[in-house]
Amino acid sequence: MSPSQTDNKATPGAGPIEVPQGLYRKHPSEPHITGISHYRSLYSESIQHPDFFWSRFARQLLDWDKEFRTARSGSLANGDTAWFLEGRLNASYNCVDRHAINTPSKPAIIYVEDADGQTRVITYSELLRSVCKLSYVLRDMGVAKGHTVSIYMPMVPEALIAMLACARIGAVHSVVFAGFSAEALQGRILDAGCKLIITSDEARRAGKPISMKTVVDQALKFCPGVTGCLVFKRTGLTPTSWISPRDRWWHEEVEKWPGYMPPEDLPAEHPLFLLYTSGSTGKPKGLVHTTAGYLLGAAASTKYVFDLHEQDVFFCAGDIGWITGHTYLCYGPLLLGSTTIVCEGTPTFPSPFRYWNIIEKHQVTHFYTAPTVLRLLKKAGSEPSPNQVSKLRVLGSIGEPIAPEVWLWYYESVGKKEAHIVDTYFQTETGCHALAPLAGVTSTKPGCASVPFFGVDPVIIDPISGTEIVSCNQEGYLAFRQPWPSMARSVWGDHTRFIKTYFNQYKGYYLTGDGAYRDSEGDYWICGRIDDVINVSGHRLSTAELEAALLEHPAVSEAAVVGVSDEMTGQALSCFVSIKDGHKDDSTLNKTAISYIRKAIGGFATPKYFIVVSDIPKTRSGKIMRRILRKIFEGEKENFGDVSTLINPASIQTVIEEVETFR
Ligand code: 6R9
Repeated sequence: MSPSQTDNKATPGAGPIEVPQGLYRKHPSEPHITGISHYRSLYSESIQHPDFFWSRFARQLLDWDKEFRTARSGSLANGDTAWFLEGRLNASYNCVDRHAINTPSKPAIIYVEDADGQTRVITYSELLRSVCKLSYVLRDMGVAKGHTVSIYMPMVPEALIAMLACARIGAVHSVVFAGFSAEALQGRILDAGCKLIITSDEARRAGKPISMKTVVDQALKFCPGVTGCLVFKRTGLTPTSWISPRDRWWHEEVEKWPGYMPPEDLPAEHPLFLLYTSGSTGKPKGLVHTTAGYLLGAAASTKYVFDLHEQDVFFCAGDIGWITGHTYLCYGPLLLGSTTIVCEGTPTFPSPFRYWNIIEKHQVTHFYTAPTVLRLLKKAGSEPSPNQVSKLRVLGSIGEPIAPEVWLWYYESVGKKEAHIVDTYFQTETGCHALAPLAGVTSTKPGCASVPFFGVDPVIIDPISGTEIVSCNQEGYLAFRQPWPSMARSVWGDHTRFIKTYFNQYKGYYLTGDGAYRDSEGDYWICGRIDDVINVSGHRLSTAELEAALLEHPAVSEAAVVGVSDEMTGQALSCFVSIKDGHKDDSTLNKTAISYIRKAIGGFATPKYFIVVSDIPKTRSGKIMRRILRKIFEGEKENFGDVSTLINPASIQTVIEEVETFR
């Protein structure tokens, strides 16, 4: 069953690295996919007979209240695909009840507190009880099927319980990353039309309490539609501001209700959640994911990409506020009835060995994190001992490109060449993995996203001609030419934007927004965004949103933000601003202008460089030439490509001089 043993000497560019033999030695049985030919036959079936393929998977992986008859309707060209019509099911039943019936005392969630305080284990039967009690509370607070609920929570099990309780009663959750500012939270609450918000008094991060409820209070000042605020007491350290009857304590409310509530049976296409993400225009978009298709993608990819088995312990270090946290911290592992770790706090407090200690203590088999975390730990010289990672079979990477030297460090120093590295590529929009190696099956190459997942039919589009590039090693735009069940169905409240953003540019394709190429062995390599999205430590940020925040500053007349490469964060934000006549570039401008970004988006979007320039290169139609600014920042002095459309060509020279003075 296992591929032949090879010398796992990993050298960049030395060709594929086979599945490490240690994975098979540690395996509880054998991988779900028994070899590359098994993958190939399943994959080709998923492309040639997608309806048949996904119907079979849907019956195997999900429990239905009512069978579906139609596998799929609609098309990519019209951006209106829907799956498993007529079918009815419930997400929380699939994640909780069916395991609470079969394995009630099995740990569903292991919670590791910030700074490695307490550990709390929640079994499947306890999870069911908590989800049901909270479902009653939500109903009691006026939430009904189809209502939207905002969840602004730290990394605590209650965040997952809140998501599952929404799903149980058919409410649509919209989790907002706890690092977002009050203004950003408010925008998302208003756009989603939320009725209720679930939050906590405070969060804990690196030993310090961080206020959450005060941020929510500020956000709710202009959200008249929100009639309830449920507050989980995380620390109880600081007196919490209270507005009655809007605010209620979680612990007081759940006390009032019984431990079981039957789940709502919901149509397959009922919206399960919204998740806001940045695109190339200013306003974040709430991608809509629906119940059956999303759950199927989550279950199938967790099972086959990670080769997750029921007795495995999955540690996804990503935040619940991102799609990675939704799919691979909450839904995927719970759908499969395994154990998921909820880890609060930071990777380096109380020590940079924290993650390895957690992996050892809880016998983690799968670890999933972003390259930015790996760079941090590598720099800190943090390596586990072989004993600590003796159960680890799979090491996942997500969110941004992983440099070969970081990949090799992950493989050799963390995995001890006994765990399979899976560099997974996906997006909020795809719901689950789109390109990825398969644990225990495919050979891997450092920095390569490998092969398409089931049902994903990738193409590389020539940006000029709009035709498919068939030759290898030629970069173009990554697109998919076939729908798959877990793809987002719409942008909340703006279906036209959904169609325009993803389906109109090249008819019949879903456009990812990333550049990529296919190598001579058919493996895919991601080259980075082709639009105005910047990826800082795995956070997707829109240049338009950042620039709009800077332009709010009374002294700023023009602003351009570009992503420049950075050793630690992958990309860093570099702001170029020109100032209005009558205003001065004094020593405070930098700080105050950046505070506008922190206020509009959040601290995680803080720029690294802030350069005042006299003029910003623009086209005649007023478009900022970010490409030129990026090149100047990288030290380029002459080769700027086509500059014929610039309205102010002399600005290039002045910016070069101003950047030199800045350095
Ligand atoms: C899951 C997630 C999506 C964007 C995506 C791409 C980048 C994600 C990657 C990767 C290179 C990988 N990205 N995985 N780039 N290699 N393995 O991050 O979702 O927040 O929507 O971001 O992240 O640019 O388009 P999301």
